[in-house]
Amino acid sequence: MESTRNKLIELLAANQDYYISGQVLSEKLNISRNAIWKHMKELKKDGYIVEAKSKKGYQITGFPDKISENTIQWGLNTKWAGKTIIHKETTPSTQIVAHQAANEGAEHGTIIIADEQTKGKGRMEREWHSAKNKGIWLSLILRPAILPYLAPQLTLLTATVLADVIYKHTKTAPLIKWPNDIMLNHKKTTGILTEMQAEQDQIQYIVIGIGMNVNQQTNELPEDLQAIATSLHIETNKSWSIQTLIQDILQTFEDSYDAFIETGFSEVKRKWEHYGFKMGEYISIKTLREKWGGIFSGIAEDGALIIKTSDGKTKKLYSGEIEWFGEGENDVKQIRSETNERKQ
Ligand code: BT5
Repeated sequence: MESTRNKLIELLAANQDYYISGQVLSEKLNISRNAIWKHMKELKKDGYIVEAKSKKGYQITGFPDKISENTIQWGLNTKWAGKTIIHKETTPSTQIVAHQAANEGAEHGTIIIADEQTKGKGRMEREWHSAKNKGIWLSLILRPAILPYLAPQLTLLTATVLADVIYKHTKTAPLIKWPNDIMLNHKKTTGILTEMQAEQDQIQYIVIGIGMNVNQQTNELPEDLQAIATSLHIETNKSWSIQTLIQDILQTFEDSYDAFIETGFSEVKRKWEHYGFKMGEYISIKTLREKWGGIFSGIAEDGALIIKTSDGKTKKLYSGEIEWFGEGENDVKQIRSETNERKQ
């Protein structure tokens, strides 16, 4: 159910350049003029500048430079993504809030956003540094009707969405490092953490956590991350509107997700492979038992990485340490020439 506040914001955003009368708002929203006045007071608290003129009505002339439920909703045209927003100024982790909300029945598309996380989570209990007002710290609740083993596809989909949005706004060249890092100039700007609550053959919900470094300068990143992490600001020398980026992520995510549910994984796969870091190149892999390598030639339906080895076999990789920056040119030549021979 869309809230009255959302509808009011939609109306105000659609009529931004005009005064809109209390009468019209009250009729469209089916609430009293007094109730409208109370909503306006809430918007003012958020930092909106509300002009109110007798006979003319209301107009918003100034917009806050901070994120809140209202500012994210302002001008957002999605059908389901971000229709419910939980905003926290500070929280240990938006993932934790999301799990609670999902367990209490939060609807598909609900997002949790924070200005700051004090215990941001990476995968396998690693930490995610989430400085106040410097990035996007967001969790998205999904309730997809797909089989649990296909859930990794949603991580891959999310990565393509984030790469698309970064490229669209900054015109930098993002690459996706399997499975979940978005890189700019070989440094991580964005990470994704997918967590799932499921039974054997049914997903109850998925929480997709997105952490994107946006406006940090290098010295605002922890020292141990400065060599491996970057932000949109560091790469472009410009500040970016976190509100606009979140809105675009929600819109792009919704379009991509709906298309994925309708038509399947192939478009996600195509896009992912377009952005894939080291696609077509040699990578070496260390697992507990062995060390091996081959040409990274794509991603599979189940999210695995597909590798062609020098003995002509195709192998799938689900986990394991990849030496992304290792050597291996000789093997590449050997595999390429063998592949060509087989084609002829
Ligand atoms: C990830 O883990 O990349 C997933 C990050 C997900 C963060 C979001 S923010 C919203 C939501 N709420 C949460 O609590 N989490 C999600 P992983 O691949 O395990 O990478 C973690 C590693 O990245 C760390 O061990 C550091 O080396 C590095 N790292 C930590 N903070 C970083 C940052 N801000 N930017 C770049 N790298 C970082």
